[in-house]
Parts: sequence; C-alpha cells; structure tokens
Amino acid sequence: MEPILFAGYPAGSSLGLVAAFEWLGRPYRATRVHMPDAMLTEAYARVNGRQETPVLLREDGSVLTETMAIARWLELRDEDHRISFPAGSAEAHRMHQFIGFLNTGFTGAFTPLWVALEMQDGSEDYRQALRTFGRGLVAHRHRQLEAMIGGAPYLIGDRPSLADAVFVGVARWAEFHQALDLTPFPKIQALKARLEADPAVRFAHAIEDGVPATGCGAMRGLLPLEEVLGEIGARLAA
Ligand SMILES: N[C@@H](CCC(=O)N[C@@H](CS)C(=O)NCC(=O)O)C(=O)O
Repeated sequence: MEPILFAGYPAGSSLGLVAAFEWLGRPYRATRVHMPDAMLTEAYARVNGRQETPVLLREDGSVLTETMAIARWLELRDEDHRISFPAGSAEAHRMHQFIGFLNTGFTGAFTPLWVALEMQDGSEDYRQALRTFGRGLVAHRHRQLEAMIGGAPYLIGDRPSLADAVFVGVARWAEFHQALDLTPFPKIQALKARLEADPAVRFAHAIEDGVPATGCGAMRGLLPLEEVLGEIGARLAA
C-alpha cells in the first residue's frame, strides 16, 4: 500500500510535505489531523507519542515522525531529483542547510506566539510578554533567512525543492500571528508569493482546508483519521 501522510490542520507545517509529495509525483495517501484535539487521543499517541504532526506511515506499516526525517525519506525516493539534488553536491548541502534552519530556528521562533494563542490560563501580562518576545524572535529569524536567500527563483535554483516545501509550511505563520510586516523582506515575500501560486501548494491548501481539489494524480486517497488509526490499532492488537 502507499505511504500515508498525517497532515495537521489548521495552519500545519505538514502543508509543505503535501506539496513535496505532489512535486515528487509518487503515489501516496493522506489523512487530515485536526490540531490539537485529534492528536490528544490514546490512539494518536500510539502513532506519535509526542502528539504532533506531521507523521508518515510507511508502506511497511512503520511510523516515521519529524519533518526532517520525512523530508529525508522523500529525498531517498527522489531518484530523478525532482525535489532534491545529487547526494554530496553543493546544492544538496545547501538544501539540507535550509531545511535545518527552517525546521529549527525559523519554526521555533513562533513557539511563544503559539503558546500565547493557545494558553488556557495565565495572566494577560504573561501573554503580552510572550507575544513581544515571539515577535522579536520571528523578526530576527526573518532577517537571517532574507540574508540566506540568493538570487534564484527558489531557495536552491530554478525549481522548488524540499527546502521550499519546509519553508512554505511555516512561511504563512508570520501573517497568521500578525507578527511582522514583510515589506523589509522582499526575497521572502517573492518566494512566498511564487510558492503560493504553485499548483502543488494550492492543492496542499485545499487538502488542509478540506475542500475538493485535483492534484497531480499522485494522491491516491484522502482517508478519515479514524479509519487509519483503527487499522493501526488492529495491527498492533493482532
Ligand atoms: N519537530 C517536529 C515539530 C512538529 C510540530 O511542532 N508540529 C505542530 C504542528 S505544525 C504540532 O503538532 N503541534 C502540536 C499542537 O498544535 O498541539 C517536526 O518538525 O515534525
């Protein structure tokens, strides 16, 4: 059977991996995971004990978590280098460098903003302090990313790669949190606009939003989460 990507919504970083699967064009299936409630069940905890998305259920039924591990899994299947580059090439190293930065420093900068948004208790002063701290971190990481981006249309060269996939999943968070004005970051703005216009990214948005869409044909089914978790549970019990 095809691998199944567990994609979190709303505004999940998983969006980028859906786009990457589309760019790669190899058969896959997906299941939508509503955050945070659908991740808080025991059944989901059996899939990912840290109760996060994305998750990849591989063809052999084993589970792979963590964006960077899933990106590497995709890279190893990308024999034609549609979304990656030959092993050991300067482009491949640069791609991994971007993926590392984007999945750690850049993504992590939003943590105080997510905490401020989702906290159930705590004082308004504390929430405000988190927002101020988060906005500062997000601006800092945007300045760094702007300096890292070269003159090419995409992060590495003239076509989207796994680095762009990791970027596009989290690039919208600055707007979502109204964290900063993108005007001082023209390269980030241009890349974001280019990727948002990409058919694979638009398809990934449709999947995230739960609206009908036609992708490149690689997605062989969008499965209800309960069905996937039920199958995993039954397999574990057997
Ligand atoms: N290091 C993990 C982080 C994944 C992560 O933070 N995922 C978020 C969604 S983008 C999540 O599941 N958050 C838990 C929540 O919203 O409760 C990865 O890169 O896969």
